[in-house]
Amino acid sequence: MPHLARAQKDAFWRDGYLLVEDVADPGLLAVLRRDFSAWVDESRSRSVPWGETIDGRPRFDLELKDHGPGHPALRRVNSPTEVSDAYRRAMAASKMTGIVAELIGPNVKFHHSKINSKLPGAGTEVKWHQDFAFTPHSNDDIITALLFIDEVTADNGPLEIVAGTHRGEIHSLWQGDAFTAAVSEEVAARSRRSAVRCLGPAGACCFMHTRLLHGSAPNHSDHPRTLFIAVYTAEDAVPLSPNPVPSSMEGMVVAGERTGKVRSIDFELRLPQLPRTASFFDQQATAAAGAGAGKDYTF
Ligand SMILES: O=C(O)CCC(=O)C(=O)O
Repeated sequence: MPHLARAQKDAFWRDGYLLVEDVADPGLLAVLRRDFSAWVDESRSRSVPWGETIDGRPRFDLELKDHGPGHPALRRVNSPTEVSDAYRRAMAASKMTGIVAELIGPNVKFHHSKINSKLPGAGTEVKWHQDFAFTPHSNDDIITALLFIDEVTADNGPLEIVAGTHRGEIHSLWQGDAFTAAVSEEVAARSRRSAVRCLGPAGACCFMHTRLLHGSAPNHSDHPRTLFIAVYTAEDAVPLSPNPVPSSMEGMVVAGERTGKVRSIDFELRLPQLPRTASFFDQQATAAAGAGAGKDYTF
């Protein structure tokens, strides 16, 4: 039984995003929330990012300037699917997985996942960018699925997108010789003028094309904004740079089958730098302050 109507699929390819409600049912949402609250509680006793993912960088990242035991500012959990059955299930075997397969399937692979959190009082923001420039592949049948663990409102730092931009230019994340992990201020200003906010109840999910321009402002409310973000690719899309959020599950076929084929499209971009610290938030902040927070690599 398909989850999407023809009109919803057409809207996704026309606009570059699709918002669907009731993607996570109340039972799944409850366990996703339970695991996230436990990590927030643990963060109260931490003063620096902690834990370890498979490349040795921290799993749990803090917005240090706003963080303290009484006002936790946990802003990122890297690869939660490796440490939580609930997040693994949401990624690999849920309605979210099924919808992604209807959009870019039949054969779909997992690439990486994370939780982006904006707790009340934390100033975390996401500067404008397109995901494809961080995770280039041989083709762009790639979806970033952003599952709302909390209700997303106009005030708690919603995802903002510019509809249709997935069909346009790939904007550089380099400004001159600096990797800023964000598009130029000119493109960002233009994006802000035509942005649409993705709002909805807990359990909704925004399915976003990898080339769609997006960003998000800080949370100005008293309510948390927690997103579980899972990135999926067509099985014949082969990565052209290392995974910025490495996962032991990268490449897992979550729908259809493995064909071993490669499909390519024509495009050009400058390869990204990998973050040195727990997440790209430092790359965006440090670049704004005029220094580099990433590292070049060679295959
Ligand atoms: O957390 C957000 O608001 C934005 C997430 C994002 O930019 C991404 O997943 O690429």
